Amino acid sequence: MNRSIVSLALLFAGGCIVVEEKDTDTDVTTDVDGDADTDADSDADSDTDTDTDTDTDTDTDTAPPDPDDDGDGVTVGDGDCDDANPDINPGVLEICDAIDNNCDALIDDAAPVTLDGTNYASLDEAITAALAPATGVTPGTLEVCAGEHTVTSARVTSALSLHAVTDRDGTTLREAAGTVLFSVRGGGGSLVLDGFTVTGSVAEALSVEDDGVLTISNSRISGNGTGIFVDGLTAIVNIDGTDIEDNVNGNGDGGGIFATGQYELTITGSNFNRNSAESGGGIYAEKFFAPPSLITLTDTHFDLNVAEQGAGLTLKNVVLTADGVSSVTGGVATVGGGLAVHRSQVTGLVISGNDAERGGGVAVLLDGAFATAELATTLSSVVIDSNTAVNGAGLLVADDETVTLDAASAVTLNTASEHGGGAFIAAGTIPASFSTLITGGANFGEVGVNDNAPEDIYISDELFYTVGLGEDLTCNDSVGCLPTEIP
Ligand SMILES: [Ca+2]
Ligand SMILES: [Ca+2]
Ligand SMILES: [Ca+2]
Ligand SMILES: [Ca+2]
Repeated sequence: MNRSIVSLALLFAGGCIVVEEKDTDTDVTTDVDGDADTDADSDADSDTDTDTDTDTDTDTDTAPPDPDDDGDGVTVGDGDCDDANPDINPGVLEICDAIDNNCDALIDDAAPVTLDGTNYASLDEAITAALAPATGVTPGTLEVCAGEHTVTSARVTSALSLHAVTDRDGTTLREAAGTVLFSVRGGGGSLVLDGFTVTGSVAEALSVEDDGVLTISNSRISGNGTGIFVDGLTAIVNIDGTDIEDNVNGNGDGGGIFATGQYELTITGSNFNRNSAESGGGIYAEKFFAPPSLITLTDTHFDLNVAEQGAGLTLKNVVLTADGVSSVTGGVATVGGGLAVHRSQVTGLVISGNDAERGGGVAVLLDGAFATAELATTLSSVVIDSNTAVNGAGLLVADDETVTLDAASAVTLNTASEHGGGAFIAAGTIPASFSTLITGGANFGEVGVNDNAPEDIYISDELFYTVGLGEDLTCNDSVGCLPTEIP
């Protein structure tokens, strides 16, 4: 019964005023609180913990829920902004990691770089610490905060690893005087760069010498004289997910990369764009004497590079192996709009849409300094397509050189404004045998059809030919040249 009705009933029955009293007994039906227990307090205690307060935490206070789930000694109420991570609370050091460690709502504001849990006031100080660790200490990776960081040219003689905690768009490395940022030396020097923009060097931004090892990923090397300089004695350079672009090397060789000596360049998922140089706008790679040096390309693309010779790449005694997808496009050169190849082997590259005065796609040449190199120039599984030139739109063969184009290679849809849509053989005289110049049965399109304009192969105004897939061109002094079926 409603208590007011009870009171009214008592007032009516007794004929006098009766003061209502709250029911303070312990029965479940008439106590004053609204909970289901038998006590008289107002603690609903409907939770599952062992205490009697109303919240669901394990402490005994009656404040709102205030857990310390991560056990770092700081409750949410006391300011733990991440109660699932014991490394985050108001009592810890703010370090470079793109996280607010100390719960002050500011991220990475304490220092520009962190190494092994210690903050450093500058990247130079952290690099010095990493390159000269205490005895028995192996330094970890320098975690570099977002922002622009000035580096004073560093000689890397041991292992050094830098990681940008955000990404290359937010983290720039620049040398104080515009010289080389990192010079990786042999005898144990190795450098890892992950996630940076490296810019502003007058000459090379990075150099690798002797048996030094350079590993670059997720970065951009732009706006330098040369991106990477390699003077190797078994040097190793690994590049992944990196754009090497807008490096301008005036009258020098190698805009993106200059490489000499013995080295292996392994380049994956990367781009060389708009670099320029005298020779080798994207890459200039040479190796004196045997054995050749090595370049491996996977899903790597050269576009819009510029040079006098070899806008995309210039190769001298180098074996370049690509995946059939990697490409050289949009290059502009005087000779070799895509590639300038001197005694080198190229496999699995698409060379398309480049332009030059001579050799729009590929120029096969001989720099006399490499005449003793053991390699003969070979192009295998190479597509030379839709390039343009005044002479030799697809291919220029000069300097009395020879080239083997294998049957898996194709030379099609190239256009010369004067001669040699497919290939221009700058022999000057009737060759004793065409096979001394160009062999291997490459696909020049349909038999009997000029699949390049104005003709597939040009030697002189008296010697120009239509050839097709499965044909070679055989010449001798008595009968001249004839397309012949490859046996
Ligand atoms: Ca906590
Ligand atoms: Ca915490
Ligand atoms: Ca903070
Ligand atoms: Ca932080």
